[in-house]
Amino acid sequence: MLRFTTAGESHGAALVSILEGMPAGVPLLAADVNAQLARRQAGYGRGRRMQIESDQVEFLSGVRAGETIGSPIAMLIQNHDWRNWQEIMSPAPLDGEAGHAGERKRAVTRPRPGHADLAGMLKYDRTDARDILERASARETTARVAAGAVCRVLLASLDVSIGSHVVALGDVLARAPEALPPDLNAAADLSQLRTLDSDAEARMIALIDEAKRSGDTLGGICEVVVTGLPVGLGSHVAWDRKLDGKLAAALMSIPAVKGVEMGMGFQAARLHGSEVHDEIDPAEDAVTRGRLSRRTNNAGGLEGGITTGEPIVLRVAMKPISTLMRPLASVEMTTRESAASTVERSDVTAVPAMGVIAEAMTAFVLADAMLEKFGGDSLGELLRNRQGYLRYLAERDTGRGAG
Ligand code: EPS
Repeated sequence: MLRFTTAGESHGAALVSILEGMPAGVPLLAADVNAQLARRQAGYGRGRRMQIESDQVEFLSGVRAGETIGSPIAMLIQNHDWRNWQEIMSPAPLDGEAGHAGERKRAVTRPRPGHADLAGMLKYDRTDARDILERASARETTARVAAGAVCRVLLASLDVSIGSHVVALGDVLARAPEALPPDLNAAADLSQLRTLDSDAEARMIALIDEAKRSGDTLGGICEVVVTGLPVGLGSHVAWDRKLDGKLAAALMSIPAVKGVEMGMGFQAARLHGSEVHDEIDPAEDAVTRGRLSRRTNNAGGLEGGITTGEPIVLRVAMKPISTLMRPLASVEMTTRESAASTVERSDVTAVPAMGVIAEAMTAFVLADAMLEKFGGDSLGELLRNRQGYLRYLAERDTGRGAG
């Protein structure tokens, strides 16, 4: 139903995001996208690049007079750093004597363990890992957040909201409150580390400062929570229609993400069924859940690849950033001699930003699932179709046993 693709290198002229399949009539402003881009740029532990950029979107197509028109939405985000990299990143052939290409500036020939550098050089037959790292850079996620921001606007008109918070940074665990705040992002965005535990935040900051001093990096875990979804998105009937599988694939595609959990996740494997499964009660007022409720939500809002109507709860684990200021052992590829890996400007950690990116990827998958279930070429049609389904949920099984 919905597709998006991105283009752009970290130090190229710009990033591009094309989202296709949005219905017409969705109110959309550049400010909706810019607000999400700004959230992605924040977070304690980022490097100097984020001071250079102030990401702003320009709609090239698909939006007119503040509304989507159903055509592909092309979005452009300029790289301010481009002015410092124009020569290095220029698409023009290198000057040099006939038959001899000139020397490349800022070539990367000592691949960083953990980055795409080495596997990419070998796979794409490149002598300069810059041809790989420019695209493998997490700068690309700017374009994902832009596409996700549009999806969020659609979801908001369907009463769905998506938030996230950081639950671990390195070995510092945040204690989540009993009940999450109703506006999760409003609360999490107040914290430099997007965490709801201010004691843990102070320890996280100290850990990041220490890692920075020693030239090291850190990873962590974010939790994404989605509320307002009706029961019945996704399907059990085929492996590639299961919504949990689609969400996991989308989240695993985020740079440096190494694990995804849903609901109780890996912990469920160590417990008994009686401790894991969410018992069912009647609940007349819970229409979007089929007038039923669950005593717990260990499933994280998904059973059989279908939404249950409970909040979706996902946890996403990010490894430490692979560019270390105290470089790890590598090989100089031109001579095959051992050498310290290349040092490029980077972040000590980007876990708070990863949460924002995870929200964007989740928004895309869920907007697609909504369009699959309810269809519609305009927002009005989509809302009418959804209304019909909600009416069915409200009315089904009523009057049973009365006659
Ligand atoms: C990033 C931009 C990059 C890095 C970081 C994320 O900018 P630069 O390479 O100019 O410093 O700060 O990228 C990486 C961590 C990486 O491994 O490439 C961004 O916009 O998020």
